[in-house]
Amino acid sequence: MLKRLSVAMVGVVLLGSALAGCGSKDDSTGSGSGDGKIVLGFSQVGAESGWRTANTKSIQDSAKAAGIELKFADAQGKQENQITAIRSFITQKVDVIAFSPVVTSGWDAVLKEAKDAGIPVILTDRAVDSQDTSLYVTFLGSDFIEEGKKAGQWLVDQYKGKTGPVSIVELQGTTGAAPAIDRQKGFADTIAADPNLKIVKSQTGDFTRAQGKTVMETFLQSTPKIDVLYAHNDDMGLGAIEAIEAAGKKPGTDIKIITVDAVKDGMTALSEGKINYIVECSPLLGPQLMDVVKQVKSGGSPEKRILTKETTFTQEQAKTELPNRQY
Ligand code: GZL
Repeated sequence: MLKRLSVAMVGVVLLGSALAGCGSKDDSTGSGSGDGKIVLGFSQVGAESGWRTANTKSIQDSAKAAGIELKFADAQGKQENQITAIRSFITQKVDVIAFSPVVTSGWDAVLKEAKDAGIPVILTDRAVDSQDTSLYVTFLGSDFIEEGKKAGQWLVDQYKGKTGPVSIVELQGTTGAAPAIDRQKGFADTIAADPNLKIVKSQTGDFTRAQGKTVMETFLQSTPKIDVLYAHNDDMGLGAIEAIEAAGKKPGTDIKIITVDAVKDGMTALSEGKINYIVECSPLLGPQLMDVVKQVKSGGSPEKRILTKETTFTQEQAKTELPNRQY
């Protein structure tokens, strides 16, 4: 009897330690690094604008502060480089993958590979058009349609009660990118309230200062009357200002300018009266991203969409806000 009891007890102890062994792995520690750290693979669009530089810094600084090992890949604006980077993260068995998709389409295959490998994917900054939303855990970033609406509403308010045609030229962001698609839509839908407001020219400046200047030069040469410029980011607006001044016109006076982002250089131009209105788009996604990474790694399920808080700035507001800008 005593012998049977002791065998049974040994069995219970062995079973218990086996179960404990299964459940004892601390889920908050990554498998990828081996030293217990969560390993995050991040594929960044590139370094096309002041916003992107600030976004990269926010992600790198936040990973360090959170004790998360960051594998960072700069795609130099090319989707194929992002797909290659994501595949590399899968091969390295990182714990979580995050990326800012340079364009909305063409991601389903590589996202399925990540899903099949059991690696959760977080979208930051820009969205994808995948119908299968199980391919990513959440989207963390701005509402670009809302940003376009804010820009359009400011213009509608400026011209309320006035008569006569208002010619608008538009510098669009990178072709196929979510912020370019949605900022264009939000703006166009909103200015439709005033039939005098007409977009007479619209072309991509690829979110860069250089392209913004070049395209604005062609607008100035080919458009008899330009009253307003709507640029999808500060950098293209700042490039356009160079072209407007070279053409002997006063930016912010002869041509009203609305931009999006609110990076320091944009806010400086706004405070100097060269830009008339800026819609903020915050690049400081790093802290929220690391929180989501930890939540996902410990088995949590974040909201499917996490919006960033952002505001707008007039010339007066820029003067007081400028000293506070981190980027
Ligand atoms: C917006 C971001 C855009 C910025 C640009 O979230 O994707 O890309 O508005 C940046 O400045 O290049």
